[in-house]
Amino acid sequence: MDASNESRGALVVFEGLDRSGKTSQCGRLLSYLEGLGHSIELWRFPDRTTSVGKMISAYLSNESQLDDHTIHLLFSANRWEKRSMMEMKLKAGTTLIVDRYSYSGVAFSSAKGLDFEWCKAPEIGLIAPDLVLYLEIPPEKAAERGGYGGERYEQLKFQKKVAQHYKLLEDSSWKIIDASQSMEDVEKQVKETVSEHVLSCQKGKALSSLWS
Ligand code: NYM
Repeated sequence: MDASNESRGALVVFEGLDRSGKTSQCGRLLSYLEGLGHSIELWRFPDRTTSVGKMISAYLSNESQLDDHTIHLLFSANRWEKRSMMEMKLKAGTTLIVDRYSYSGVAFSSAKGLDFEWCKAPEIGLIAPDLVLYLEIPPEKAAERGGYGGERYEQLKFQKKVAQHYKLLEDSSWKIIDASQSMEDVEKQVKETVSEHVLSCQKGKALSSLWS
């Protein structure tokens, strides 16, 4: 997608089941990288602030009903509407920490029974992360963590299926972190892994696209 050797920000994605600790770890990583003087932003998907995001939010809170294919495409559209901004920020040298991305899209929708390849198709051409930190936790343990909220998908049986589907998406950009460790131990591993990747992007690693 981009053969330039210019320094850029890194695209770091957190993935994992609901209650795996992603949001806390994103916050900790943000403070750490800011402290080192990096230009850095924290993003999340779904981005519920856009009009597409509001439709997604209403669906997740059971205020609206949508066909499974339709909601899948809305989640994807929500990433596409941010794609050019994402590219601009990365090229301008800002590292983006992103709480959920295309892997959530495919894992959750295919766990409902939608065709796996069909689920991947609308994600093709989005920016490929430099690093995916997958916070791995047994679904039973995640369910014990303060219980689930009232949103759609927050049920143990379904989360077990999602975990299986995530596994099918693992590639060389993934680092699997045992999220049943203490927050501090997870944080330490996250920091070590991310520092290496930020450096390789500063050295001019080219941007690439999903899923090619
Ligand atoms: N989710 C999230 C999807 O089903 N598809 C997607 O593409 C994304 C980004 O939305 N249970 C699901 C996973 C979560 C829910 O996410 C909301 P969060 O991180 O709780 O706001």
